Amino acid sequence: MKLFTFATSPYARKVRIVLDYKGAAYEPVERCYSLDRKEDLRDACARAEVPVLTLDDGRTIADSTIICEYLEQVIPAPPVYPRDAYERARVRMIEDLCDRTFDAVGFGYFLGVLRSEAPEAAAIRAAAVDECRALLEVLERELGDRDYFCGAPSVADFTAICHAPLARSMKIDMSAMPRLQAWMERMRKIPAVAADRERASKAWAGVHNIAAEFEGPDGRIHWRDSRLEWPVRNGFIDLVAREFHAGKMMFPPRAS
Ligand SMILES: N[C@@H](CCC(=O)N[C@@H](CS)C(=O)NCC(=O)O)C(=O)O
Repeated sequence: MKLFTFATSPYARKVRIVLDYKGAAYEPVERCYSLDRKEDLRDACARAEVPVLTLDDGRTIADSTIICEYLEQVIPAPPVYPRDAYERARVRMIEDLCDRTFDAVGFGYFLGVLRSEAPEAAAIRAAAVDECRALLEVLERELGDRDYFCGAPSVADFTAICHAPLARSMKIDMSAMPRLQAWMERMRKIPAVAADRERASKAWAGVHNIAAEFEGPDGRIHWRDSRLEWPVRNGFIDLVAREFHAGKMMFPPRAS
């Protein structure tokens, strides 16, 4: 198998953790279409987003959630979903919350860093910090007194661990969230998570200019669904409109 991946993408990281956790053999291929414009990724996935899994016979599967479900069926042990139907649904709900909202909050925050000259820059960063804190509180509650969100490590934990450390970049005080802090420490002891953390830290250490991580060769940033909803919902529609009119937005193609 081959995995189109990108070291700082939470979606690609989730899938790599699951592959490593299951001990699967695969070849990682680093890609980010908006930055490198390499056509092999677009050939494998119309949306040109990572992750994409290419099977040995050439068939492809896109979207981190869909890939994880596929992997669970073809490599059942160790499992990454609980057996209980409700707990399985909880995994999907926690995964969805992270993929949709946590991701959008992080995107909004880094937009505020990147567009630091914009009049809304400080306000968009503050809105992101505020919502990130609220999301961490939701995770603290979801965790309850369990070691992992649904008992044993699952896709819920592997997704959340790619987002929760955002709290540190935002300098959020987590002292009122002891369960989540202990969970983070516990997660980091899982070899597949430790390996991911090392790859992601190395990649972020190499980012000296946030624009280089966000903007493609023509200065455009990749936008989609919840990343667009979040700034509009928070009243930053003018900033979004300026990005649009300046031709700085890039979207997945139609019919994808
Ligand atoms: N729903 C997709 C989202 C994947 C996604 O948005 N990936 C981003 C990286 S975080 C991407 O490849 N963006 C295209 C680009 O930046 O060129 C999934 O769960 O895999």
